[in-house]
Amino acid sequence: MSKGSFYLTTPIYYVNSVPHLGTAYTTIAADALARYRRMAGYDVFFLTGLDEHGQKVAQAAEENGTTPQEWVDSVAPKFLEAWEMLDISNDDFIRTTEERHKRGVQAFWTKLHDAGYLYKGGYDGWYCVPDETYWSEDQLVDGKCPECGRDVEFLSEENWFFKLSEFAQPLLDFYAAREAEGRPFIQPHTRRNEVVSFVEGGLRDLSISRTSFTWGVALPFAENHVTYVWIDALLNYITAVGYGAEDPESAALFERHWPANVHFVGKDIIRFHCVIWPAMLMAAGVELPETVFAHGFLLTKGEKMSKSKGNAVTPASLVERFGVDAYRYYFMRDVQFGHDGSVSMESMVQRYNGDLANDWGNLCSRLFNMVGKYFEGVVPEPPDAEVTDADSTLRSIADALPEKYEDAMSRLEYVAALEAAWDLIKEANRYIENEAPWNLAKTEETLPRLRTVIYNVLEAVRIAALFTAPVMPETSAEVWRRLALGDIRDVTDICAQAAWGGLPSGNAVTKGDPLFPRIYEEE
Ligand code: ME8
Repeated sequence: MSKGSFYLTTPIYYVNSVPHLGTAYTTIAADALARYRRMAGYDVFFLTGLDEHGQKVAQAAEENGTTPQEWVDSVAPKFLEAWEMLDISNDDFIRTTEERHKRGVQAFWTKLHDAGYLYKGGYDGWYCVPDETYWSEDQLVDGKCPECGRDVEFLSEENWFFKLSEFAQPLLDFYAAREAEGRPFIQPHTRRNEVVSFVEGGLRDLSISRTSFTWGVALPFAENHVTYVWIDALLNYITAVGYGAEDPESAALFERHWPANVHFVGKDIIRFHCVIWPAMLMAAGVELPETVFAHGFLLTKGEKMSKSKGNAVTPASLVERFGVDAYRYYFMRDVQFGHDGSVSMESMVQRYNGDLANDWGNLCSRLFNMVGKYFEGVVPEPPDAEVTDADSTLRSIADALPEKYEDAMSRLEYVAALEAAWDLIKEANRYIENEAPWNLAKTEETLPRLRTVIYNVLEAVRIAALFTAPVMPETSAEVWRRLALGDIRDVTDICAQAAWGGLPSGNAVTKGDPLFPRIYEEE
């Protein structure tokens, strides 16, 4: 029985760049939550995609001597390949040049036009092309973009405007109402004040169209106007699930999944998502999403990360060296989601060797070897011997894991979620050390105890694989395969699966190669 829809999104990325550590970070975080929610029985819809319009793309195409459409078509496969390489399980991939999207954008702005939320006016001001953002004279810092410090260009155009200024108070009321209900719209909490004080300062009406170039969605009610790229892009979150389409399947999809549960974004684009986006939806009478979660920036010590090969560190180069699961684990485990965090090759090697090779990989290798050696590779009978304190400790940590994990994941605290899984992995290692199965195997009288000890550790490993699966899907699937269990990716009742004693005795256990062979820091 499904627990209902769970709809989550990443930003749709600009095609002016190829996938990099930053965009991969947001996408992996969203993927881990999508996988966990599927395992918990939700009807998940996980969306990512590409933001393909705008002046920046038009310029890049021109510089490369090609059309904008050819240009975006040449970049899109790089994102698809990268997400496949990183095991991203998105259910859809939207490109803003697709018909379904353009149709939805036009339907949306026509609706707001008819409802009287738009007016025509003159725009005189500054535009930052790399950020695709408008700025007024007084917002510039030393004549440059206040966001990125790059040059801005002066625009003087006839534009259509959205009456954003009318929404300041409704937005403030909305943020407050959601807080009062205990379901804050803006997360983490530290980001909320920043948005609230910005809105309290008053909002200016937003220019929503451009006439100086054509690479965008045409506004149906205004000849020669294309939509401003941001208000085209934000709409992907509803057009992908059928907004603006006439057919009954699209209507049903929209009904099934909207409103979104989480929009994952970086802190750089919080105003677009927490101010402009909800105001647009309010104007159109569309239900508002549950949460926007703005995470921090990854900071890399460029030279160090790139020292090994003399070129920039890319997701592909790290996957090649560490493997996909270790890549995903490192970024989710080493950086507190919501905060900025430094990443480096040294800390990645350390995490890999410490947490993955030593704790998790070694636990599995030792255990599967002992099953081979002492039980001819077959899971022994569950314990009938007396339960010791050590047994109870191991079991109680396993029993507490589902709730701890859910609690952490519901707040997107990936570090805490992984630590909870690691509590079990570490305890299982301690238990092996203390119980010393190699001694128990020496005499006939201690064989029942040996059975108990080995069964208990196998059970801990089976359960640990469940809760490491959202972040490390391939490794968990492999651990379950070695335990002759079903495909872990088919699990839809993680709590029931995590009940102690679920491992059938008699299953044939495969030893296999080390899951995470130790690696050595390069000179
Ligand atoms: O802004 N650390 O696209 P974009 C962490 N098209 N995350 C990072 C990062 C870093 N150093 N660098 C980038 C756009 N990101 C728009 C979005 S949505 C309707 C339109 C991630 O390609 C982070 O999620 O510039 C950030 O918000 C996003 O990439 C920006 O991607």
